[in-house]
Amino acid sequence: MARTGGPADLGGLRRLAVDTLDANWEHDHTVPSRTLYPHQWSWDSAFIAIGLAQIRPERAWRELTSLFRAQWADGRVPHIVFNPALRVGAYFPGPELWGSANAEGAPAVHTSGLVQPPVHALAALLAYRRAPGRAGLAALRRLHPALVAQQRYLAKRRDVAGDGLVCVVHPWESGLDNSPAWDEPMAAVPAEAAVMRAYRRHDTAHADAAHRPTDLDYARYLAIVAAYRDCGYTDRGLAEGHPFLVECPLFNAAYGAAEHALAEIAALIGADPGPHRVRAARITDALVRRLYDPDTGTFQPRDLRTDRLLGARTVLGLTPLILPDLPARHADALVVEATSARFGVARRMDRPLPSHDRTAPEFEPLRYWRGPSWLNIGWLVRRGLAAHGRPDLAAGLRESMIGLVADAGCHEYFHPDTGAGLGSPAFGWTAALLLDLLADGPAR
Ligand code: 9WN
Repeated sequence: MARTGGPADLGGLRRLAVDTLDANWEHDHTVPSRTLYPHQWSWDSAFIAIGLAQIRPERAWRELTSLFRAQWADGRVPHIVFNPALRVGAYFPGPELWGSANAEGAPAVHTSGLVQPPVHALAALLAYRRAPGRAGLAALRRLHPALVAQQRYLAKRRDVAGDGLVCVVHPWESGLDNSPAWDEPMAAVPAEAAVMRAYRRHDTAHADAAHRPTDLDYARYLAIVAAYRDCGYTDRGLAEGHPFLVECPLFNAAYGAAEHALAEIAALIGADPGPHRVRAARITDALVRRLYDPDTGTFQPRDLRTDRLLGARTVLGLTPLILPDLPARHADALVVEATSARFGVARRMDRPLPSHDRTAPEFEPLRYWRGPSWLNIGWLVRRGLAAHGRPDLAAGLRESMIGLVADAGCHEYFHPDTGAGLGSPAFGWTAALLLDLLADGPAR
């Protein structure tokens, strides 16, 4: 990869990350991007808090606190919290389409009704480790009940199959919106691209349309939102007719990792870690039982509408590595998958990790979650590789991620072959996770 136009030294890189986070700070939270995503996003805030803990710990706690202030009465943490100060149309779909004000148990502020991968307990724990002390401990004490309620919501309302895993009801909940993982279930959602003539997409005014989901994707996104919203976001009757219902490996790995993190948080604040440990073990067990595919040696999402594993081999399949209790046999299989021509190269993982199998016909190196490399996913996989005894691979992946930002800046995503920066050029979690990677030595 050619190193051109980027800040050459590590000090310069760190400054770039700090400047990006400062520029995206908005009174009590960080926007993922001033142009594309000007409100607060759920899992973005979690990743961002991890980076903020190093440079502005007080903001790290405010970031998480402001997000959880928008938690619904049922415990759901909404995937978008809308900033009321912004003009109508600053983001599509905006508050008027979500209609949270009419839903039971929604907070006073406008939010979406969906959730995102629950990486927040892990983020709170890691933020504390970067900035230990009394203020951090007090924040953990305040957050613990809210984090527990977030998990309870998922366990009570989203375990639709009753098997110990939780389902996502919209591709936006997976965080990997247009991943090829969802092509098959999305094809069954009735909608036509022409529907989008009635709306004005905001994203394509700020990013190349060829790097974003298509109009047909958006028409289906809106159809699924409408189905969920029109049932009052109650989660009742999901199994009977909701158009999108999938058990996602990343979402469930985050759900399990959250219980592991909560056990550690509980121990820090003098609460009982025992129940968290029991739940964590059950989730890992269910994940292996329900989503591991012995034929491919990776984890695949399960479509609850057909009760079948979905076939696309996306990067989602590697993310259960973040579970410290993933059995060695499964972790080893994921290392084989990660270092195969599909994701890695030559056993070092020092090439950008793509979001989809490089060898698949639907691999698109420029289009969003269909090929480009993203720092949050690489950061999770790197943690998993380190946790499962592969510091060599973790180091290669770390080097490649730092190289991407050194070459192109704090972009939202990157071309997995050329390293070209794509999407937003000043993206919050890229900056935050870069700081985290820089603070860890190559071996950690
Ligand atoms: C829809 C904010 C979010 C991320 C998601 C990413 C993208 C939104 C969009 O941006 O999704 O939620 O408008 O495309 O896919 O992971 O949280 O950065």
